[in-house]
Parts: sequence; structure tokens; C-alpha cells
Amino acid sequence: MSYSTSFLIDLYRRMLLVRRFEMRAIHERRAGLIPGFIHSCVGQEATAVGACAALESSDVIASTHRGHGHLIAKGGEPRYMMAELAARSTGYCGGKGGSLHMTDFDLGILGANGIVAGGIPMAVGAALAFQQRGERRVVVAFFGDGAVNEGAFHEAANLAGLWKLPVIFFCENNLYGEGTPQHKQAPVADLSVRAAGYGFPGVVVDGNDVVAVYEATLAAAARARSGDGPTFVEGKTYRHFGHYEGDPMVYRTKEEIEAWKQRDPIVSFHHRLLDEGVANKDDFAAIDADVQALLDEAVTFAAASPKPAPDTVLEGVYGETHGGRVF
Ligand SMILES: Cc1ncc(C[n+]2csc(CCOP(=O)(O)OP(=O)(O)O)c2C)c(N)n1
Ligand SMILES: [Mg+2]
Repeated sequence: MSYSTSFLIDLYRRMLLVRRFEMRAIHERRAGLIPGFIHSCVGQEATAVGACAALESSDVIASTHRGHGHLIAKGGEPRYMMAELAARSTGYCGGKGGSLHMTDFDLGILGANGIVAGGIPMAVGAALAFQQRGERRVVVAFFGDGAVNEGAFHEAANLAGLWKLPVIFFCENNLYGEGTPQHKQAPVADLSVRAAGYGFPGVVVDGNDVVAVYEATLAAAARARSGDGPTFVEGKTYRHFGHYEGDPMVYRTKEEIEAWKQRDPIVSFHHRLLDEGVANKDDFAAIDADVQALLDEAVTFAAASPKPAPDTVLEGVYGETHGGRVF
């Protein structure tokens, strides 16, 4: 791999941070610190990290209900994320949004979204704003395979194709929408073929290969930045756990899950870095300890933070952004 050691190590570290954040959140939910739903992205770390690594800091993303990885990949702070999950006033949304609404406008994160495909029109709107202002900024709309069957995707893709907006439609195809396999929701094998109907290219990439995702997104970002319009990038991947934490998962076989675990994006990248001499055992131990310390601190911070005061219940809920900031 012809990339710098620091770049490759950063990809690895970020994927590990996403994985460990998710595992810790699941643990803390069971332990009672976190109320509400969690949709973990364990197994899908390479799509979030690879795609965001291809962006400039002024670029923006729109996330989904499975959004923790997107936030971390775009620079989100685990302590504010953990506090938000724990419904504490120090969290990203003051403890009122939880997993499905985490947002950090300063980092260019338009927000997680409880509405399937809900982030896509927002992303296209942001891309239109960038185009109209003459800014060479790019937007990535993350969404799942299920979202491709929503009207919101098609309306947004049509407009983006027509106006050549600087947006990347990034489908994290984990082969299931809740418990429905892809072949029961769509008559095509590659969802990226949908892009042809809207006049822009669609590409398929191994969504468990962080470098392949990075390269595909970088090419899409270059195309968007130069005014040529959108690209649909489809990363084929898999979630190791259920649709949500607690899902009985009766719709997948153990064999299928095991087969995908053999293609774990973090384990395979770990081996690749070892084999190519990019990092050694000591380097990995140091990264591990660093990530662990970050998450310990995040949990301590969240647990020590107060819950939102009752008299602030309407603050930040209606018609205002954080401090009224504009992207
Ligand atoms: C508009 C809308 N329809 C249905 C739901 C219920 N729902 C939540 S997640 C989900 C599945 C989404 O599947 P996909 O887009 O593939 O994302 P994944 O969960 O696999 O990451 C559904 C149907 C919803 N939240 N919003
Ligand atoms: Mg899916």
C-alpha cells in the first residue's frame, strides 16, 4: 500500500475506536447507564472510516440510525457521544436526542436520523447550498440498502443528478433492512445500478476493505468537487449483530454470520499492516491502550454528568440549531 504509515495507522485506530465504542455502549446499556435503542455498526467500520478519510474537514456528512461510526469517523468525540447515549446534559444534543439524533455541526455532521433515507434529501440540500455559493465542498449521504427503496432516495438522486450536485450517495449495503434480506426487497443484485436512471455513475466496492472504500470515495469526491456531479458508491458489508441491540435475529443463519466474521474489516486490516511491516505488536498494543483509555474517560465523563434540567425541556427542540450556526 503506497500510503504513509501515519495515514494507515489512523485508519486502523479509527476503526478500532468505532468497534470498541460500540462494544462499550452495548455493555453500558446492559449495565443500566444507557436507556433507549442502539443500532450497532459492528462489522461495518470500514465504510464509515474509509469514506470519511477521503473528505476534507469542511466537507459534511448526513448519517443514519446506525450512525455512531459515522460520527467517530468524522471526528466526533466519544465523551460527548457516550454522554448523549446516557441522556446527559453534556451530550451532543444536551441529552435529549440519544443515538438517533447525534449531531455536531462544527464537524460537518448533519446528524444521525431515525427516518430511513431521511438524511439523503438533507445532504442534497447541503450540496445545493455549496454549489450555489460556489464552494468546492462535498457532501456524503450515508444510507443502508433498505433506504434505496424509499421515495426520498429517488427524489433526491434525481435532483442531484439533474443539477450535478456535489454529493456522494454512499450505500452501506449490509444485505438486510431489519430482518428482510436484500433479494426480498429489490430485484437487482447491485443497488448502485439505480444511479444510471438518474444520470450518474454507480460503483461497487468491498465495504470491508477500508483502503478500497477510501479510494472509491476519493474518486467520487474529486468528481463532485470538479462540478461533474454525484456518484453512488455501494460498499458491500455486514453487521455482526442484530438490527438493534436485543434483536433475536431469527432471520440469519449462524453459518452466514460466521462466514462474514472471517472477513472482519479490522482483523483483516490488522494482518495486512503486520504483514506489510507498517506496524508491529507493540504499536498495536499502544493503539489498543489508547483507545481503551479514551473510552474509559468517555464513560466516566458520561456517568458523572447531570441529566438535563426539567426546565430546559423545550430548549433546542424547536426551530433552532446549536447557537443558530449555519454551515
Ligand atoms: C421511513 C421509515 N420507514 C421505516 C422505518 C423503520 N426502520 C428502521 S431501520 C429500518 C431498516 C433500514 O434498513 P437499511 O436502510 O438497510 O439500514 P440498516 O439498518 O441495515 O443499517 C427500518 C425499516 C423507519 N425508521 N423509517
Ligand atoms: Mg441494511
